Amino acid sequence: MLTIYSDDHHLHHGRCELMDGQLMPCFEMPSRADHVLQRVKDRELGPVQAPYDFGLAPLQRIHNRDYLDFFKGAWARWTEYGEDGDLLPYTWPARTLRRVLPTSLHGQLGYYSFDGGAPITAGTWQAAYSAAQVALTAQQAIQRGAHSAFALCRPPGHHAASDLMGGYCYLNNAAIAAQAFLDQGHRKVAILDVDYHHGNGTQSIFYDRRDVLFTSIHGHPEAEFPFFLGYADERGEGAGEGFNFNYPLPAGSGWDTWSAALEQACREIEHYGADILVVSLGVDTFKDDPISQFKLDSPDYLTMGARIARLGKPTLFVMEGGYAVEEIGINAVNVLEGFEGAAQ
Ligand code: Q9C
Ligand code: ZN
Repeated sequence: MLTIYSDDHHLHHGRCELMDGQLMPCFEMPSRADHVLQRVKDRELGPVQAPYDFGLAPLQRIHNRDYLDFFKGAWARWTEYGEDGDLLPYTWPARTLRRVLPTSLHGQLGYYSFDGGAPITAGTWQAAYSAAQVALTAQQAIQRGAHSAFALCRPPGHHAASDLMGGYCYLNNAAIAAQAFLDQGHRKVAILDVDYHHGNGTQSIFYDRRDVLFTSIHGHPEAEFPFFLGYADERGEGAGEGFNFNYPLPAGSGWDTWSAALEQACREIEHYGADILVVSLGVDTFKDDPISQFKLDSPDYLTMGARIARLGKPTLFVMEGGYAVEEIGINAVNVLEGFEGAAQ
């Protein structure tokens, strides 16, 4: 399987996140992608190529222009204050407040985010821009006939909505790639989001559309980030009604519970008749993940990949979460090897 990877992800290295009342080093760190790349090489999964640059147009198909302009320019504005710490939001337009766009940098940052988990650093825009190009380059490989490809994206993307960053995410790499498939002639794209957290950004982007089916298996939002989306009764709206499927699972879920949800998601994907499958590949479902509560073990990821392969669709894997840094490469590449072993 072809892997697309850019070293630019190193440009994004947030310092701290708030966790249990303390500032902790960011779980979403550069070594994550380094470990995955190393495992791709160790296992000789296939060639590793740098991304092409498709420019801003495919990003603008998913994200609002004002959001992209803000994100691109935020760091330069922050340095005008003489600051070089991470730029982090601290006020959001929650209930009773107005959703106005203030002129202040921090006001605008609150407007364009939904949590304090997405720090902007000097290189965040470039890293996120390159990650989107990684996804688009892998998408192009499939468009040109490859049965599968792996977009080794960092930072991840599935929490990012059309004009919101959060949950370590800025640009929705999977959504950008899904839209590119549609723009290049495909009619039905299915997204299977296997990250531990609900892909609230991806769901919101496609919620009123039927050309993208969104399915997600994740920790129940009653108890887990992002808390305010990802419930089973969210089925889509308008033209998209019936094209959104959430499988929230309790803390402690292991492979038996998880794989039963995967069967249901696969049934919906088959019923939908997708031309293309995009997998939001988070491996924070792992038993030793430091911020998650599922109990998948490394061999389970081989089985996961094999089940996904049985759908028989051209499949784009897009890297999302996974914070057990030592095992992230084993687990992510296990999905890809399980897929390749079963795809024919
Ligand atoms: N610091 C992805 O897996 N958790 N994002 C906040 C307190 C946020 C996860 C916990 C988790 C975001 C792509
Ligand atoms: Zn996650």
